[in-house]
Amino acid sequence: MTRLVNRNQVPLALRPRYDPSCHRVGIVHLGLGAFHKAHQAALTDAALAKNGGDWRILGISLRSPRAAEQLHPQNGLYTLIEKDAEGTRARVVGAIADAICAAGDPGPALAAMEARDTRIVSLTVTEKAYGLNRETRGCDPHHPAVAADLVRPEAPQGVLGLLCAALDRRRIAGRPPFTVLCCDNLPENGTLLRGAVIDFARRTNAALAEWITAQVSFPSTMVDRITPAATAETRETAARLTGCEDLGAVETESFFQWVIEDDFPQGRPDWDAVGAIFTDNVAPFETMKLRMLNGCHSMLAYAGFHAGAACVRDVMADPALARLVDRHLTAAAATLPEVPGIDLHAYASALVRRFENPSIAHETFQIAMDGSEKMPQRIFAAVTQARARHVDVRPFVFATAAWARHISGATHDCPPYELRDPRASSLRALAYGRSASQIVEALRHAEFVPQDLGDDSAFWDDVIALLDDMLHQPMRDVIAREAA
Ligand code: CS2
Repeated sequence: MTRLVNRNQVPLALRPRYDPSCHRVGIVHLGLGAFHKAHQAALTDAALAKNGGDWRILGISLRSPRAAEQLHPQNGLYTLIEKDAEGTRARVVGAIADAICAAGDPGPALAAMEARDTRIVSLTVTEKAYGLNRETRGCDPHHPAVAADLVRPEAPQGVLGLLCAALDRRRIAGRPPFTVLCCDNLPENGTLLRGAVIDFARRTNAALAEWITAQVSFPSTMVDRITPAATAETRETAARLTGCEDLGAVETESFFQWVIEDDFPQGRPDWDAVGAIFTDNVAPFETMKLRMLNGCHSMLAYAGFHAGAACVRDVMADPALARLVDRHLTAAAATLPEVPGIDLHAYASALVRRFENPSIAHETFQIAMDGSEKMPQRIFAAVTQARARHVDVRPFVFATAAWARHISGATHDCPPYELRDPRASSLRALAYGRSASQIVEALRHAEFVPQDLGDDSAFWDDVIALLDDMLHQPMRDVIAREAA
């Protein structure tokens, strides 16, 4: 089978409905993973087909060369497969012009960000890659990439270092800055990233910090599309539908949502013409999605993984776990302020249907990754609001205990597994082989737990009792009791 290199190789109905080569690159994207390909690149592709513009994307991966090895030989083309109960659809996306890897040599990435045509630098690098300090809302100088880049800002490897070095080149060249578009699951992601970038710049280059403060916009966004890691089956489906070998194929659900603050001084693609929602305040949408979709995801990933549910759809097929999902969604919704134009009951029902999607194999183990980076905005922030509104915090106690059980490494009822978290070694040290109360005493004062929650003894006492059960009894029994 021939490799996908040209859109004319695939059936007419699956080709991009525009000639990609007629559009120049206007966006540099950092973090070229499946989510970017299924979400921002797919919408940019649709916007190019509809209203054109010089908005193709240069994709940059920061660590692994794999994405570039997949897409560069294919001229950036890849198959986007959408799956839901109604069936499977595919199309070839032409929005990505090329893909490179910045690991080891930031030169090409910096040159691309400095280029006159580049007007947006977008990011999906995952929560842990930024090196943000959420307390100070600046950068975390102890984060490995930030620490290295502060010493050698001229040869950056991390996100903040790359953004600052590229912005400085533009400043010196007298070019307008690019807009920085954070598309990771963080609360007020644009504002948080802005604070971290300016703080990083202040530590290395005061003039740059001033210029960024005055000139660079960092719109916040809420991004949503459930996208499992691509597998051999994804590539087989792509081959069947396109007739080509495609190493960059991705699969996703048909649903997507993108809410964006409209603050793009250098322009942007016509994303609103293809379903993105522009607003001047993303925060309520973002909090809703983080607490309901992502918070519930984290809860069901820890509980489900240890109860033998490999995928989210398996969790939903288990009546006890499905009841805990409903309970979590109801409690999370009750912690939220009003979200303009959204009926939270309908949103929760739609989430349940999305989680049930029988054709998406979204692994609980994948979602369980990086808990120490995810729990604060997904679960811990909800507790503070729940207390203020007299909402029952039990669902959040349960989610926290299930996560603590995950970091404990207990295998009395499941095979050994790897703890994948940027803080894995310190989490293992505080939890491995310890009792429920020892684990909880160490956890509640960790730097990623907000102080008011750390001080909430009633919350942690309940976590201890539940965790003690989870460490000594089969997870399935604990879940059955909890859901009764
Ligand atoms: C998931 C998200 O892996 C995770 O932590 O909760 O990737 C989730 O699937 C997306 O945010 C959906 O938009």
